[in-house]
Amino acid sequence: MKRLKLLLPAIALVTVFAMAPAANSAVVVKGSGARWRPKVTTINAGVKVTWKAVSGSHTVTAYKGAWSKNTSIPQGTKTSFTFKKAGTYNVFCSIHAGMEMKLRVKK
Ligand SMILES: [Cu+2]
Repeated sequence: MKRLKLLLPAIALVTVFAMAPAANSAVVVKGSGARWRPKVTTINAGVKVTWKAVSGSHTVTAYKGAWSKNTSIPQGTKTSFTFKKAGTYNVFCSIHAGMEMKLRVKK
């Protein structure tokens, strides 16, 4: 019974995240240190995403062929892209190894 009491809130939490609606309005991804926040975000097609270099300088780089973007953003600057097609888009920073994030774009 104790195990069930622990399990039920966990299932409820997973369900809430799975059903979280995709963002309908502009999203900001913050680059700080060697991390993007949020690391994964879901948006609807047509939503503008802005990457902002909060601390440190970064690049917003697309994996080859996945989509087209490679922009340097010195500290304090930003760049944007509007995703019009559904799909999963991975982004990395060419300066900081492992600094990656993912956008899920829904129709
Ligand atoms: Cu970086």
